[in-house]
Amino acid sequence: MLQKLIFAFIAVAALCGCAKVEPPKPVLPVPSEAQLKWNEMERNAFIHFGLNTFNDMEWGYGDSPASTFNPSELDAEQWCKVIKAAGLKGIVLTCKHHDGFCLWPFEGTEYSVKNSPWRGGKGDLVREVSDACKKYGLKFGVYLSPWDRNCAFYGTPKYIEYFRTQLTDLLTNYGEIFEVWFDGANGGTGYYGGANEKRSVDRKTYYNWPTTIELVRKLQPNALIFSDAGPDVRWCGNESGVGGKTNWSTLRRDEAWPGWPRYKELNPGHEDGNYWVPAEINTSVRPGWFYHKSEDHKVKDLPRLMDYYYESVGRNGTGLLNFPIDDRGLVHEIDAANVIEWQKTIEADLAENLLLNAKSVEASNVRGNAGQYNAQKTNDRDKETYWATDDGVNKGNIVIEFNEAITFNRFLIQEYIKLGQRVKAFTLEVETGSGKWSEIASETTIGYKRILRLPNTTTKKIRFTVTDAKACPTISNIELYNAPQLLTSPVITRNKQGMVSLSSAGDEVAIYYTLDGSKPTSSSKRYNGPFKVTNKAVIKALAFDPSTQRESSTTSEAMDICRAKWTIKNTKDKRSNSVLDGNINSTWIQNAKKMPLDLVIDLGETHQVEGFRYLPDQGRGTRGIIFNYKFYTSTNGKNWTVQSAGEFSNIQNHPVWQKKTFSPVKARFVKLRAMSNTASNNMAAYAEFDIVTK
Ligand code: FUL
Repeated sequence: MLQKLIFAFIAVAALCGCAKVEPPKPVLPVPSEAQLKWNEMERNAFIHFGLNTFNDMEWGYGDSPASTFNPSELDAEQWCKVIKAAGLKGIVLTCKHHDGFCLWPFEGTEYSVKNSPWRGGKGDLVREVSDACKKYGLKFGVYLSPWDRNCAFYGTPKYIEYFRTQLTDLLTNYGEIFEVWFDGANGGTGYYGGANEKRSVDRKTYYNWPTTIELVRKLQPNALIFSDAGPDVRWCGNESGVGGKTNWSTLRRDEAWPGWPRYKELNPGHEDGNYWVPAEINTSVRPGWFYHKSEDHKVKDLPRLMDYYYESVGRNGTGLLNFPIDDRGLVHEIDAANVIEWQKTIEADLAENLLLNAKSVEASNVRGNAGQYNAQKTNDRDKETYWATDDGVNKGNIVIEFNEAITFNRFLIQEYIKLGQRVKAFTLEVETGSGKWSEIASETTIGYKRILRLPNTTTKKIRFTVTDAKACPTISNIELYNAPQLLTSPVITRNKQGMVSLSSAGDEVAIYYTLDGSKPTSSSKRYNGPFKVTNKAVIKALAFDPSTQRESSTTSEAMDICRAKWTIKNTKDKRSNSVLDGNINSTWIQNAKKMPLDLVIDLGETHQVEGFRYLPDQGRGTRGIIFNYKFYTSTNGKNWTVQSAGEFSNIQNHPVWQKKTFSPVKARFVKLRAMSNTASNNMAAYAEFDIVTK
């Protein structure tokens, strides 16, 4: 009788869906509470600031005088205001970079802010930044370089004690620390207290990392430790801000250490990793980590920042975007404007979750047929609930149906990672006709969060399928968005043959242009691919989003005569084509025993020349930037007349197009003579060269 009753109870319970079905067993390893919180921060800020800022360096040798650290307007609250407005949640400050200079008055060295003129030698920047973070509700973290090119005893056991004393200072005097950052770059040449030598260390054993990690755990139990190999947070294997499309938060971390030569494995992580060590995706808002005036025009623009967002947060990573504080002690205006625009655009992209209006969200299999694991759990705004399948069912799908067709271009999905990262492969399909499906994405891992950028897709039904997983999938959240197209003003280029190309960031925008100087509109000529312009012309273009009728600002380029007939006379080096190819990112470099160095061009026919334009190398560093010049013209290539001579003032700090003009003169040949360069060596580099005709 009792048995019958129990059966009846189970049957009724199963029917009304109120039976307690056991949750899936975790797939190990799983994240700690602190790691989960860190994932949820999504984007943090890195700050590089120190002696390098005042000596135009990236890696100080350890001998720049402490007295050169002298910001005139330092304001850590300004940093926090910008960082907060950019949607970032925490700051990691380079308290000591490789040059050994301490931004706090560390007692163990004279090489610190205390011997600088800043705040009369009484300043403590770590204090100012950590206080500002508290005021603005940002978390605070510390970067302490293991390499120290100033310290006289770097390379000996005594240095390890020194390093740990610094760490103890930072972890005891400045409140709660959320992240401790150990750089993998270490060992090599340096000042080392005047020894000026190379000191190589065994990166794996020299630092005795386990003891240092214990120290951090003791002083700041909630802090996460970053290094190439964790233990808590790992590097993503590049500094360009690109997380792996396949990105496991798991790692066989015992195989790795800071400075690990197999660092490329850090990008995808290890599918069979036995520790939870999620990837941090770091990059700088400028080419350099430290501020250089010469990079003021190379700040990451909106399209690049959006790529960074989708390739970090959108790929199961936490972003760490670096701000090179400038020599005033401020986040530069351009950097601030760009990152605030970035935040606004992320908000606009993910403004309205279309899934909330779905008619139905149904799964192919629901764990124990229990309501608590059904597909609706991916759409209930509760991160603690999730869709799960039965044990042993490692595949499955969710079909989402709408009353009316929707248009979307973003697919956001999250695994319930408290039970481990499981999904190995998934697809996304849309229904194109009754019962007909078309695949629009086939990807691998998901993890904490995955966001796919897709072409605009219109449909009434969407099917998400887990095609392979380590165990039954647990999906906590799905969102769908229709992000506005990015509307950046078009870039206009013309190659040597006169072919003009127009490009803009949004995938589905239309570009319209004019050739007569008039303002383009959406009724002007539409760009369908490169076209030829052989004469002088003013090209104007704008990008237009047909679905919202929005348009970008207009770009205007005044093109001079076509360069098709030009030849560079003074070299046979094929790479010299870079000078005339219209691509500002390709450069030709000439090297000689001594200056001057000439660039001689036959224009192919005679023109009325009244000036020239020179664009120096746009890459990192300062290769062959011409400073003093002479410009000559000739009608026969033998007798030359100087038309202009002087310097390209401030070109080192501002390496943009340089234009010089003079009274018009007939010329078939032109010669740009580099008399000196900004580095005082015998190199001249040209990204582009052009003339100005009457
Ligand atoms: C690298 C360092 O060498 C760079 O200077 C910078 O600090 C970057 C974040 O890490 O390894």
